[in-house]
Amino acid sequence: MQGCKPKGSQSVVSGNAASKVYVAPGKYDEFYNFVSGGFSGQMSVYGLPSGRLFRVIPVFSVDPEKGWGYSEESKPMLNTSHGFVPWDDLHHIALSVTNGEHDGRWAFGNANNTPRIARIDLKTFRTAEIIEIPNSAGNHSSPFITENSEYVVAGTRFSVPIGDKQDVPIETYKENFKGTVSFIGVDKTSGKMNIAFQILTPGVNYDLARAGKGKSAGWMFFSCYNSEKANTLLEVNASQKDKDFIMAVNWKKAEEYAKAGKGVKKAVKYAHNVYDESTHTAISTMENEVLVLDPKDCPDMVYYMPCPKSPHGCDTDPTGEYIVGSGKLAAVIPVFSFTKIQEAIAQKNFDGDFDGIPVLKYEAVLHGEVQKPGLGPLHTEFDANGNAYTSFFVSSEIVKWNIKDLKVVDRVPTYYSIGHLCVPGGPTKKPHGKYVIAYNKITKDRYLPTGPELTQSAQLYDISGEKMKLLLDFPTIGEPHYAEAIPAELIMKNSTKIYKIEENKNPYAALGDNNARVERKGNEIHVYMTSIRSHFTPDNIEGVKLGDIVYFHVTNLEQDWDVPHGFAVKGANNAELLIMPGETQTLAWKPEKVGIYPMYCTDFCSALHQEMQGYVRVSPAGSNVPLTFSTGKTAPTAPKDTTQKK
Ligand code: RUQ
Ligand code: CUA
Repeated sequence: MQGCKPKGSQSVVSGNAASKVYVAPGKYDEFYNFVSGGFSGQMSVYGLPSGRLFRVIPVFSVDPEKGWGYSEESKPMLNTSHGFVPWDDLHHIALSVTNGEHDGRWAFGNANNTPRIARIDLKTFRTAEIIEIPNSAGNHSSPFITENSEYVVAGTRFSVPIGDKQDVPIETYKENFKGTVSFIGVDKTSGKMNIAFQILTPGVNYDLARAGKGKSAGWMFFSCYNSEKANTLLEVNASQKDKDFIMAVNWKKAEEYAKAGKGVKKAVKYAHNVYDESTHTAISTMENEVLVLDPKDCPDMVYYMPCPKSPHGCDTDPTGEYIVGSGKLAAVIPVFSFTKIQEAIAQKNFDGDFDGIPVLKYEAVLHGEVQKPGLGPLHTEFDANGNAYTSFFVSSEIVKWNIKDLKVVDRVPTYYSIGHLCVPGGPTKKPHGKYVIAYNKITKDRYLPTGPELTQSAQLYDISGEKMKLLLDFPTIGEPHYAEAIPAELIMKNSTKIYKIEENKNPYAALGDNNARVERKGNEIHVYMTSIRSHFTPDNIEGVKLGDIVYFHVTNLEQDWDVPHGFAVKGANNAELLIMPGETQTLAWKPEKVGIYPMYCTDFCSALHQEMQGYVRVSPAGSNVPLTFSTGKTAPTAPKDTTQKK
C-alpha cells in the first residue's frame, strides 16, 4: 500500500494558526504529549500546542546521553531471557487511568521485537520497570490498559509454537502455532507489574486492542488479521478472506477462571526488571512460570466478531458502547455495539466457530458502518462531543465522523500517510479534546532535506470547531506510532526535583566528601567518588594496573533541582554517566593501555565546570605503584606561592 499525496499543502494553513501554537518564552504548554519512538526504542515528550521537545526517555534502548544501559545500575533493566537486549521497537503508549480517566501516574510502553512492557514513572520520567512476556513474539497488540489500570494487556502479533515442542517445520503452522494474550496486573499503589494470566488463542496475528469502559469495562477487544493462518507471503495470503476478526475477551470472567484454578501453570522463562529508587539500582529476576487459560476449559470467555478486512486499529468510544474496527483493506468502518454483542451472546446468535471459539453474527453485533470514509483506515480517537477521528494511511487524511449516525462530518489532508493519531484524553472516558495530532509515516517535501532519510513528523490540528484546522508541523524522533496527551497539571505538580541524599541506599554511595575513597578487591578497583560544584573527590588516582577493572561509583551530592553532574573517562568503551542530584551511578572501565587518563564532568554544571576534572594513572601489570588517591586537601605537593609575599 502506498500513500497518495494531497495537493496544495501550503495553502491549508489559515491566518491565525501561529498564534494558536505560540507559547511565549517562559510560559508552559498546556499538554504533555508522550510519543512512542518506534524503532528508536524510546519514548519522547513534547509540549502541546508548541510541539517543543522536552525529553527523550530511554526505555528499551541504550541511551549514551543519559548513561542508560551503560551504567552498572541501569544495565539489568535491559536483561531478558535472551540476555542483554539493548534495543527494541516501541509502538504504543498507555497512560494509567483511574475510573477511565488519566491519573498522571505512569506511562506504559511495549517492546515489539523481544516482547516486553515497560512502566515509566511520571514523577521522574524514568523507566521504573520492565517485564518480559513469555509465549509471545512480536508484542504489537500492547500495552492497552483497563479502566482502573487493573491490567495492561498484551497480544502477540506473531503466533508461534507454545510449550516444549519448539523445533517444528514452519509449514506446520496451522497445527503447531498459537497465539496468546497476556493480562499483566498493575499494583494499585506501587504500579508493580506481574503476569496474572495468559489466554491461549488460535494461531492468527493480534494487532491492536482496547479495553472496554463504562458498561463494557470488564471486556477487552483485540483486532486480528491473518485468519487465513498463512505463514508465507502474508501480503497476499493473509488478505484472502473478506473478513477477519475482532476478538472480544470477558476478562472479568477470565479472572474468575484463574481464581477457580482453571488455568495451567506452564514452564517458561522471562525477565522481570525493577529499578529501585532507594538504591538507584535495577534488579533483574528470572521468572519461570506463567498461568495459561485455554478457552476450551473456560466457556463464555472469548468470542470472535467478523470484521472487514485485515483490521488494524480497534478502538472503544468514551461511553464504552461502541467498538470501532479499522480494516486496512476495507471500504467501510464497522462500528460494533456492546449492547448488541451482549444480546447476541445471550441468544447464541453465532455464525459457527473458529477453532472452537464462537463467532458472533456480523449483522447481529453491528451498530452500523461508516460509508465511503476514505482509503486505508488505521486508528480512531474520540472527542467529548460524540465525534470520532479516523486516520487514513492511503488517502492521507483524518476523517471526522459522528459515532451515533455514522455520517462523515469533515476531512483534512495529512502530510503524508498518517499512521496513528491522538486526541488529548482520546482513549479515556473524558477526552480533553481541543487538538488532534497526526503522526505521519512519510514527510517527503515538508522539511529541509537531510539526506536519504527525512525527519519523522507530527501535525497538530485544532478540533475545537466544526472543521479541523491544521496549525503546526513538528519533527519527532524515531518513528512515532501511538501517542497520548495529558493535561500538564496532572503531572507537573508531582515532578521529582531531587533524590534525597539521606535516602540514598546505594551500597556504593559516598555520602559526603570525607567518605570518598578508593579500594582494591583483587583486580577490582572501587572508586567511591563524590561530585559537587565544581570538583570530584578524589580527583587523582594512582596505582591502577593493567588487568584491573575500575568501578567509578559517582555520588552527586547536590540537593538542588536541575544540577546533574556527568562523568566520563578517556577510552571507556561504554558511555558517560549522568548523575541526578542525590543519586549514585557506576561506570565500569577496563583500561587497555598504560598511561594517564583524564576524567571529567560532562554536564555544564557551573562556572567552573571546565575545572571539574581529574586523572587516573594506569601502570603496567605487576608494577609496584601503590594505590593512592588525592583531593585538593590531601594533594601531596602544593606549589609554593612566592609572588604574594610582602
Ligand atoms: S501501529 S500505524 Cu505499530 Cu500501532 Cu498502527
Ligand atoms: Cu559537574 Cu560539570
